Amino acid sequence: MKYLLSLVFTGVVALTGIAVAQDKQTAAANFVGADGKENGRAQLTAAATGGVLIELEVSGLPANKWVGFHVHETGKCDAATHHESAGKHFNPTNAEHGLLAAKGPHAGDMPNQYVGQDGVLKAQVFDGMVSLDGKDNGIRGRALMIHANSDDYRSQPSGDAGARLACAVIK
Ligand SMILES: [Cu+2]
Repeated sequence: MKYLLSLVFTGVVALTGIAVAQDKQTAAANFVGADGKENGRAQLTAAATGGVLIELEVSGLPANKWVGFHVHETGKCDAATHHESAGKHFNPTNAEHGLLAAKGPHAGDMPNQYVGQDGVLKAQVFDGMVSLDGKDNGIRGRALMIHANSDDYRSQPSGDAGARLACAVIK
C-alpha cells in the first residue's frame, strides 16, 4: 500500500511538472540594427491557450513615429542585405497581408508600434495567431522585424512599411 501511494504521488508530481513547463514556454531575441550593431531585445512568452506575448525594447529608431512590426519567416538577420535575409512575413495560412485586409492577416502581422522622441520603442504586443514551438505556427527560429514606416494594414505583400531597421532572431 505504501508503495502504491508513493507511485501515485510520483505520478501527480510528474504531471504537475509538465503542466508548469507548458505554461512557461519562453524565448528571447536580440535586435540587430541597419548598421549591424545590436540595438535591442525581446522576451517572448507563450500563453497556455495559444498566442505569444512579445515584450520588446529597441533603440536608435526614427523618433515620434509609428513603425511596422512583424514576424518574418526566416531567422536570419544580415544587415549587409538590409535584413532582406529574413525573407517575407511569416504566413503559414497563405493569407493576404494586413490586419484590415479582407483575406488577411498573415500570422506574423501585428499592429504598428510608436517610437518615442528618444528613438526608443518599448512595447508589449500579443500575437494570437502564433505559438513558440507549434508545428505549423511556431515562430522560434524565425525573425522579429521593425520597419521605417507604418504598416497601412492593406497593401500587398507587406503593408508598404518600408526599410527594415531592426531584425531579431527568435531563440
Ligand atoms: Cu515586416
